[in-house]
Amino acid sequence: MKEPITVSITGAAGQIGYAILFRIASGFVFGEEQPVNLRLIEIEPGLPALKGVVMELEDCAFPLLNEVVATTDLDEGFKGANWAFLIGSVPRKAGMERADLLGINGKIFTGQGQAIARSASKDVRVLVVGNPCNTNALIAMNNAEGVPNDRFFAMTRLDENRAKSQLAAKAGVHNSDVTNLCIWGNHSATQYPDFTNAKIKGRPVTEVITDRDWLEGEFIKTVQQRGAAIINARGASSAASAANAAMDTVKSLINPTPEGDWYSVAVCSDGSYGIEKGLIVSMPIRTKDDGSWEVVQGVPVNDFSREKIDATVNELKEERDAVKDLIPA
Ligand code: NAX
Repeated sequence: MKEPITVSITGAAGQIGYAILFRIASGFVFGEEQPVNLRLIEIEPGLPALKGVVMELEDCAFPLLNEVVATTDLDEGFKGANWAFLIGSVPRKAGMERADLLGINGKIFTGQGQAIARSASKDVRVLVVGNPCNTNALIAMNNAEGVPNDRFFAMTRLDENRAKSQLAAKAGVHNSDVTNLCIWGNHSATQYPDFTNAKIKGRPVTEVITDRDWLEGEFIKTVQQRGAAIINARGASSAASAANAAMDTVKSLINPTPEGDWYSVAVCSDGSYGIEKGLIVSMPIRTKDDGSWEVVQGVPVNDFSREKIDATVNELKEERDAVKDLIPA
Protein backbone atom coordinates (compact mmCIF):
# COMPACT_ATOMS: atom_id res chain seq x y z
CA MET A 1 0.00 0.00 0.00
CA LYS A 2 1.13 3.55 -0.71
CA GLU A 3 1.67 6.15 2.03
CA PRO A 4 -1.61 7.99 2.75
CA ILE A 5 -2.13 11.44 1.29
CA THR A 6 -3.76 14.12 3.39
CA VAL A 7 -6.82 15.97 2.18
CA SER A 8 -8.11 18.95 4.15
CA ILE A 9 -11.67 20.12 3.63
CA THR A 10 -13.26 23.26 5.04
CA GLY A 11 -17.03 23.49 5.43
CA ALA A 12 -16.98 19.72 5.86
CA ALA A 13 -20.37 19.61 7.60
CA GLY A 14 -22.11 21.54 4.82
CA GLN A 15 -24.06 20.28 1.84
CA ILE A 16 -21.10 19.98 -0.51
CA GLY A 17 -18.99 18.52 2.27
CA TYR A 18 -21.56 15.78 2.76
CA ALA A 19 -21.53 15.01 -0.94
CA ILE A 20 -17.75 14.94 -1.34
CA LEU A 21 -16.23 13.29 1.74
CA PHE A 22 -17.55 9.82 1.15
CA ARG A 23 -16.48 9.73 -2.47
CA ILE A 24 -12.96 10.92 -1.65
CA ALA A 25 -12.76 8.34 1.14
CA SER A 26 -13.91 5.63 -1.28
CA GLY A 27 -11.02 6.22 -3.69
CA PHE A 28 -12.95 7.93 -6.49
CA VAL A 29 -10.53 10.86 -6.77
CA PHE A 30 -7.09 9.57 -5.88
CA GLY A 31 -7.53 5.97 -6.95
CA GLU A 32 -8.24 2.63 -5.37
CA GLU A 33 -4.62 2.09 -4.33
CA GLN A 34 -4.28 5.40 -2.49
CA PRO A 35 -5.12 5.63 1.23
CA VAL A 36 -6.28 9.03 2.46
CA ASN A 37 -6.29 11.00 5.68
CA LEU A 38 -9.17 13.44 5.96
CA ARG A 39 -8.75 16.60 8.02
CA LEU A 40 -12.14 18.24 8.32
CA ILE A 41 -12.40 21.89 9.25
CA GLU A 42 -15.53 23.62 10.51
CA ILE A 43 -16.48 26.65 12.53
CA GLU A 44 -17.80 26.07 16.06
CA PRO A 45 -21.54 25.92 15.15
CA GLY A 46 -20.80 23.26 12.53
CA LEU A 47 -19.02 20.91 14.92
CA PRO A 48 -22.03 18.89 16.18
CA ALA A 49 -23.11 18.11 12.62
CA LEU A 50 -19.50 17.33 11.69
CA LYS A 51 -19.36 14.85 14.55
CA GLY A 52 -22.28 13.01 12.94
CA VAL A 53 -20.55 13.04 9.56
CA VAL A 54 -17.43 11.54 11.13
CA MET A 55 -19.59 8.82 12.71
CA GLU A 56 -20.99 8.02 9.27
CA LEU A 57 -17.50 7.90 7.77
CA GLU A 58 -16.57 5.39 10.47
CA ASP A 59 -19.69 3.40 9.68
CA CYS A 60 -18.66 3.07 6.05
CA ALA A 61 -15.51 1.19 7.11
CA PHE A 62 -13.77 2.45 3.97
CA PRO A 63 -10.66 0.35 3.27
CA LEU A 64 -8.75 3.43 2.04
CA LEU A 65 -9.64 5.80 4.86
CA ASN A 66 -6.64 5.95 7.16
CA GLU A 67 -7.44 8.74 9.62
CA VAL A 68 -10.12 11.38 10.19
CA VAL A 69 -9.56 14.57 12.17
CA ALA A 70 -12.36 17.06 12.85
CA THR A 71 -11.31 20.48 14.06
CA THR A 72 -11.92 24.21 14.18
CA ASP A 73 -8.19 24.91 14.39
CA LEU A 74 -6.78 25.88 10.99
CA ASP A 75 -3.21 24.73 11.65
CA GLU A 76 -4.42 21.38 12.88
CA GLY A 77 -6.80 21.17 9.95
CA PHE A 78 -4.23 21.93 7.24
CA LYS A 79 -1.41 19.96 8.89
CA GLY A 80 0.47 18.05 6.22
CA ALA A 81 -2.22 18.70 3.59
CA ASN A 82 -1.36 17.60 0.07
CA TRP A 83 -4.72 18.84 -1.15
CA ALA A 84 -6.99 21.46 0.44
CA PHE A 85 -10.59 21.90 -0.65
CA LEU A 86 -11.76 25.30 0.60
CA ILE A 87 -15.52 24.85 0.51
CA GLY A 88 -16.79 26.63 3.62
CA SER A 89 -17.82 30.23 3.29
CA VAL A 90 -20.60 32.54 4.40
CA PRO A 91 -23.61 32.55 2.06
CA ARG A 92 -25.05 35.78 0.75
CA LYS A 93 -28.07 36.82 2.82
CA ALA A 94 -30.95 39.06 1.82
CA GLY A 95 -29.89 42.69 1.76
CA MET A 96 -26.19 41.88 1.66
CA GLU A 97 -24.24 43.71 -1.04
CA ARG A 98 -21.70 41.81 -3.11
CA ALA A 99 -18.95 43.97 -1.58
CA ASP A 100 -20.08 42.97 1.94
CA LEU A 101 -19.92 39.32 0.94
CA LEU A 102 -16.45 39.81 -0.54
CA GLY A 103 -15.26 41.44 2.67
CA ILE A 104 -16.74 38.84 5.05
CA ASN A 105 -15.44 35.89 3.09
CA GLY A 106 -12.19 37.61 2.30
CA LYS A 107 -11.28 37.61 5.98
CA ILE A 108 -11.84 33.84 6.13
CA PHE A 109 -9.49 33.27 3.22
CA THR A 110 -6.63 35.43 4.56
CA GLY A 111 -6.47 33.24 7.68
CA GLN A 112 -6.78 30.04 5.69
CA GLY A 113 -4.05 31.09 3.23
CA GLN A 114 -1.72 31.89 6.12
CA ALA A 115 -2.45 28.59 7.88
CA ILE A 116 -1.86 26.66 4.65
CA ALA A 117 1.54 28.34 4.31
CA ARG A 118 2.43 27.45 7.90
CA SER A 119 1.10 23.94 8.16
CA ALA A 120 0.40 22.22 4.85
CA SER A 121 2.75 19.92 2.99
CA LYS A 122 5.32 21.57 0.68
CA ASP A 123 3.48 20.12 -2.33
CA VAL A 124 0.03 21.42 -1.26
CA ARG A 125 -2.53 22.26 -3.92
CA VAL A 126 -5.63 24.25 -3.09
CA LEU A 127 -9.03 24.20 -4.80
CA VAL A 128 -11.40 26.98 -3.72
CA VAL A 129 -15.10 26.20 -4.11
CA GLY A 130 -16.62 28.62 -1.56
CA ASN A 131 -17.97 31.72 -3.26
CA PRO A 132 -16.96 34.18 -4.54
CA CYS A 133 -14.43 31.47 -5.37
CA ASN A 134 -12.10 33.29 -7.78
CA THR A 135 -11.55 36.20 -5.42
CA ASN A 136 -11.39 33.98 -2.35
CA ALA A 137 -8.64 32.02 -4.11
CA LEU A 138 -6.88 35.29 -4.95
CA ILE A 139 -6.90 36.25 -1.27
CA ALA A 140 -5.74 32.84 -0.06
CA MET A 141 -2.95 32.76 -2.66
CA ASN A 142 -1.69 36.20 -1.72
CA ASN A 143 -1.70 35.36 1.98
CA ALA A 144 0.06 32.01 1.62
CA GLU A 145 3.61 33.23 1.67
CA GLY A 146 6.04 30.74 0.19
CA VAL A 147 3.39 28.64 -1.57
CA PRO A 148 3.78 29.06 -5.35
CA ASN A 149 0.88 30.76 -7.14
CA ASP A 150 0.42 27.82 -9.50
CA ARG A 151 -0.94 25.72 -6.61
CA PHE A 152 -4.14 27.75 -6.28
CA PHE A 153 -7.30 27.01 -8.24
CA ALA A 154 -10.93 28.15 -8.17
CA MET A 155 -13.73 25.95 -9.42
CA THR A 156 -15.48 26.57 -12.73
CA ARG A 157 -15.84 22.92 -13.62
CA LEU A 158 -19.48 22.80 -12.62
CA ASP A 159 -20.10 25.49 -15.22
CA GLU A 160 -18.17 23.48 -17.81
CA ASN A 161 -20.13 20.33 -17.03
CA ARG A 162 -23.39 22.26 -17.19
CA ALA A 163 -22.43 23.75 -20.56
CA LYS A 164 -21.46 20.37 -22.00
CA SER A 165 -24.79 18.87 -20.94
CA GLN A 166 -26.73 21.74 -22.50
CA LEU A 167 -24.88 21.40 -25.81
CA ALA A 168 -25.24 17.61 -25.79
CA ALA A 169 -28.98 17.85 -25.16
CA LYS A 170 -29.43 20.36 -27.98
CA ALA A 171 -27.41 18.22 -30.42
CA GLY A 172 -28.97 14.93 -29.28
CA VAL A 173 -25.62 13.39 -28.33
CA HIS A 174 -24.06 12.15 -25.10
CA ASN A 175 -22.30 14.73 -22.96
CA SER A 176 -19.03 12.79 -23.34
CA ASP A 177 -19.14 13.65 -27.06
CA VAL A 178 -18.63 17.33 -26.20
CA THR A 179 -14.99 18.41 -25.81
CA ASN A 180 -12.88 21.59 -25.76
CA LEU A 181 -15.41 23.52 -23.73
CA CYS A 182 -13.77 26.40 -21.90
CA ILE A 183 -15.42 28.56 -19.28
CA TRP A 184 -13.63 31.89 -19.30
CA GLY A 185 -13.46 34.29 -16.38
CA ASN A 186 -15.34 34.42 -13.12
CA HIS A 187 -17.57 31.78 -11.53
CA SER A 188 -20.49 34.19 -11.62
CA ALA A 189 -23.24 35.27 -13.96
CA THR A 190 -20.63 37.01 -16.18
CA GLN A 191 -18.77 33.76 -16.98
CA TYR A 192 -18.39 32.99 -20.68
CA PRO A 193 -18.99 29.39 -21.80
CA ASP A 194 -17.03 29.42 -25.07
CA PHE A 195 -19.08 27.49 -27.63
CA THR A 196 -17.00 28.93 -30.50
CA ASN A 197 -14.14 26.51 -29.85
CA ALA A 198 -16.09 23.59 -28.42
CA LYS A 199 -16.46 20.37 -30.40
CA ILE A 200 -19.02 17.61 -30.72
CA LYS A 201 -17.53 14.30 -31.84
CA GLY A 202 -14.54 16.31 -33.07
CA ARG A 203 -16.58 18.74 -35.20
CA PRO A 204 -17.05 22.40 -34.30
CA VAL A 205 -20.19 22.89 -32.22
CA THR A 206 -21.14 25.73 -34.56
CA GLU A 207 -21.34 23.23 -37.45
CA VAL A 208 -23.41 20.73 -35.49
CA ILE A 209 -25.72 23.29 -33.84
CA THR A 210 -26.49 25.83 -36.55
CA ASP A 211 -28.90 27.87 -34.43
CA ARG A 212 -26.46 30.71 -33.70
CA ASP A 213 -29.09 32.74 -31.85
CA TRP A 214 -29.55 29.88 -29.40
CA LEU A 215 -25.79 29.53 -28.87
CA GLU A 216 -25.22 33.24 -28.32
CA GLY A 217 -28.37 33.75 -26.29
CA GLU A 218 -30.24 31.00 -24.49
CA PHE A 219 -27.27 28.64 -24.18
CA ILE A 220 -25.01 31.17 -22.47
CA LYS A 221 -27.82 32.45 -20.27
CA THR A 222 -28.88 28.96 -19.21
CA VAL A 223 -25.33 28.11 -18.11
CA GLN A 224 -24.87 31.45 -16.35
CA GLN A 225 -28.19 31.13 -14.52
CA ARG A 226 -28.14 27.39 -13.82
CA GLY A 227 -27.19 27.83 -10.18
CA ALA A 228 -30.23 30.03 -9.59
CA ALA A 229 -32.48 27.56 -11.47
CA ILE A 230 -31.32 24.75 -9.16
CA ILE A 231 -32.09 26.86 -6.09
CA ASN A 232 -35.57 27.60 -7.46
CA ALA A 233 -36.27 23.94 -8.16
CA ARG A 234 -34.62 22.30 -5.17
CA GLY A 235 -34.94 24.98 -2.54
CA ALA A 236 -31.23 24.61 -1.90
CA SER A 237 -28.10 25.34 -3.92
CA SER A 238 -26.28 22.77 -6.05
CA ALA A 239 -24.41 20.37 -3.83
CA ALA A 240 -23.99 16.91 -5.36
CA SER A 241 -23.13 18.38 -8.76
CA ALA A 242 -20.77 20.89 -7.15
CA ALA A 243 -19.02 18.14 -5.18
CA ASN A 244 -18.79 16.08 -8.35
CA ALA A 245 -17.26 19.00 -10.24
CA ALA A 246 -14.69 19.59 -7.48
CA MET A 247 -13.62 15.95 -7.79
CA ASP A 248 -13.56 16.22 -11.60
CA THR A 249 -11.29 19.25 -11.25
CA VAL A 250 -8.78 17.44 -9.08
CA LYS A 251 -8.86 14.35 -11.30
CA SER A 252 -8.13 16.55 -14.31
CA LEU A 253 -5.28 18.25 -12.47
CA ILE A 254 -3.59 14.99 -11.45
CA ASN A 255 -4.06 13.04 -14.70
CA PRO A 256 -2.70 13.93 -18.17
CA THR A 257 -5.33 15.59 -20.38
CA PRO A 258 -6.35 13.64 -23.51
CA GLU A 259 -4.51 14.91 -26.60
CA GLY A 260 -6.12 17.97 -28.13
CA ASP A 261 -8.62 18.58 -25.32
CA TRP A 262 -8.65 21.00 -22.39
CA TYR A 263 -10.64 21.66 -19.23
CA SER A 264 -11.72 24.71 -17.27
CA VAL A 265 -10.34 25.82 -13.95
CA ALA A 266 -9.53 29.28 -12.68
CA VAL A 267 -5.76 29.76 -12.25
CA CYS A 268 -3.43 32.66 -11.57
CA SER A 269 -3.19 34.50 -14.90
CA ASP A 270 0.26 34.66 -16.49
CA GLY A 271 -0.95 37.32 -18.94
CA SER A 272 -2.10 34.83 -21.61
CA TYR A 273 -4.92 36.08 -23.84
CA GLY A 274 -4.25 39.64 -22.67
CA ILE A 275 -5.73 38.86 -19.24
CA GLU A 276 -4.13 40.85 -16.44
CA LYS A 277 -1.43 38.92 -14.61
CA GLY A 278 -2.15 37.81 -11.06
CA LEU A 279 -5.95 37.60 -11.31
CA ILE A 280 -7.56 34.20 -10.73
CA VAL A 281 -9.28 33.58 -14.06
CA SER A 282 -10.84 30.51 -15.63
CA MET A 283 -9.26 29.58 -18.95
CA PRO A 284 -8.40 26.52 -21.04
CA ILE A 285 -5.99 24.32 -19.09
CA ARG A 286 -4.17 21.07 -19.81
CA THR A 287 -2.29 18.75 -17.50
CA LYS A 288 1.02 17.58 -18.96
CA ASP A 289 2.49 14.08 -18.68
CA ASP A 290 4.78 15.24 -15.86
CA GLY A 291 1.75 16.30 -13.79
CA SER A 292 2.20 20.06 -14.16
CA TRP A 293 -0.47 22.19 -15.83
CA GLU A 294 -0.32 24.81 -18.55
CA VAL A 295 -2.62 27.35 -20.16
CA VAL A 296 -3.51 26.11 -23.65
CA GLN A 297 -2.20 28.70 -26.09
CA GLY A 298 -3.61 29.69 -29.46
CA VAL A 299 -7.30 29.10 -28.77
CA PRO A 300 -9.03 31.46 -31.24
CA VAL A 301 -10.77 34.43 -29.59
CA ASN A 302 -13.15 36.18 -32.01
CA ASP A 303 -14.75 39.58 -31.40
CA PHE A 304 -17.81 38.03 -29.73
CA SER A 305 -15.61 36.04 -27.34
CA ARG A 306 -13.30 39.00 -26.68
CA GLU A 307 -16.17 41.14 -25.52
CA LYS A 308 -17.49 38.41 -23.21
CA ILE A 309 -14.03 37.64 -21.80
CA ASP A 310 -13.30 41.31 -21.18
CA ALA A 311 -16.61 41.73 -19.31
CA THR A 312 -15.99 38.82 -16.94
CA VAL A 313 -12.33 39.78 -16.38
CA ASN A 314 -13.43 43.35 -15.62
CA GLU A 315 -15.72 41.97 -12.93
CA LEU A 316 -12.75 40.12 -11.44
CA LYS A 317 -10.73 43.33 -11.41
CA GLU A 318 -13.56 45.06 -9.55
CA GLU A 319 -13.70 42.23 -7.03
CA ARG A 320 -9.93 42.41 -6.59
CA ASP A 321 -10.15 46.16 -6.01
CA ALA A 322 -12.91 45.65 -3.42
CA VAL A 323 -10.67 43.37 -1.33
CA LYS A 324 -7.34 45.12 -1.92
CA ASP A 325 -6.90 45.67 1.82
CA LEU A 326 -6.74 41.90 2.27
CA ILE A 327 -3.95 41.44 -0.27
CA PRO A 328 -0.48 42.14 1.14
CA ALA A 329 1.63 44.42 -1.12
P1 NAX B 1 -23.43 25.06 3.31
O1 NAX B 1 -23.92 26.33 3.90
O2 NAX B 1 -24.30 23.86 3.28
O3 NAX B 1 -22.09 24.63 4.05
C1 NAX B 1 -21.05 25.52 4.31
C2 NAX B 1 -20.33 25.00 5.53
O4 NAX B 1 -19.19 25.81 5.70
C3 NAX B 1 -21.18 25.11 6.81
O5 NAX B 1 -21.17 23.86 7.46
C4 NAX B 1 -20.44 26.17 7.62
O6 NAX B 1 -20.50 25.92 9.00
C5 NAX B 1 -19.03 26.03 7.08
N1 NAX B 1 -18.20 27.22 7.24
C6 NAX B 1 -18.55 28.52 7.16
N2 NAX B 1 -17.48 29.31 7.40
C7 NAX B 1 -16.44 28.48 7.60
C8 NAX B 1 -15.08 28.70 7.92
N3 NAX B 1 -14.59 29.93 8.08
N4 NAX B 1 -14.26 27.63 8.07
C9 NAX B 1 -14.75 26.38 7.95
N5 NAX B 1 -16.05 26.11 7.67
C10 NAX B 1 -16.87 27.15 7.50
O7 NAX B 1 -22.91 25.45 1.85
P2 NAX B 1 -22.63 24.49 0.61
O8 NAX B 1 -23.88 24.28 -0.15
O9 NAX B 1 -21.84 23.33 1.05
O10 NAX B 1 -21.73 25.48 -0.29
C11 NAX B 1 -20.44 25.84 0.12
C12 NAX B 1 -19.90 26.94 -0.77
O11 NAX B 1 -19.79 26.50 -2.12
C13 NAX B 1 -20.77 28.21 -0.83
O12 NAX B 1 -19.93 29.34 -0.74
C14 NAX B 1 -21.37 28.13 -2.21
O13 NAX B 1 -21.70 29.42 -2.69
C15 NAX B 1 -20.24 27.53 -2.98
N6 NAX B 1 -20.56 26.94 -4.28
C16 NAX B 1 -19.64 27.06 -5.27
C17 NAX B 1 -19.84 26.52 -6.50
C18 NAX B 1 -18.80 26.66 -7.58
O14 NAX B 1 -19.09 26.24 -8.70
N7 NAX B 1 -17.65 27.25 -7.35
C19 NAX B 1 -21.08 25.79 -6.84
C20 NAX B 1 -21.83 25.31 -5.64
C21 NAX B 1 -21.83 26.26 -4.48
O15 NAX B 1 -22.79 27.25 -4.73
